[in-house]
Amino acid sequence: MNRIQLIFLCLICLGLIACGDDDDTPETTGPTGPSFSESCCANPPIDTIVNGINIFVPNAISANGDGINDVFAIFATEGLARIKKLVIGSNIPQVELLDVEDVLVDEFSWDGTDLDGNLEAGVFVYSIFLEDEDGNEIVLQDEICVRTGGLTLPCVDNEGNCGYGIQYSVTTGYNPNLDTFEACE
Ligand SMILES: [Ca+2]
Repeated sequence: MNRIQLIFLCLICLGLIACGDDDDTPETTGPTGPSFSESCCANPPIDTIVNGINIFVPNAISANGDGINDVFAIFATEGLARIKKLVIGSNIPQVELLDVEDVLVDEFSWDGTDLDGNLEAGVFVYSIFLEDEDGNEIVLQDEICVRTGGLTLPCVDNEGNCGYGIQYSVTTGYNPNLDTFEACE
């Protein structure tokens, strides 16, 4: 190898090293969406009046087995006939957790488990197709945060925005100032 060939080889080596530097961007692992803490209770609960019916759908449950806010349910004043269809799942990854049809509102509840009975903290999307007593369809779509843990839950960013079933009563409706009976740290 003569001197010119050596210089040429060095230039190629330098070029390769320089090219290698272009790959110094941080490696990403998995989907880059908002974290659980950021997305839990980011949307307020549904508190609406449709066709004269006050409907409240919590945006969080605490599935820790203490009997308080353990299940997802729909709360409403008189006038709803039934749930025509209700689907809960996640978009990324695309997972279906629940798909029920033709259930009375008072008889519906979901404990946060998937189709195999497993429970994991997560923020899930739901679509609810209700029918009122006059046969009108009411569609509600939003997110539900399933929180797990012991009696004290891991705190989330939007802690004050979490609305639970225990804060609703048929006579006064949803009152965010009522005690949630939840503690976090
Ligand atoms: Ca609970």
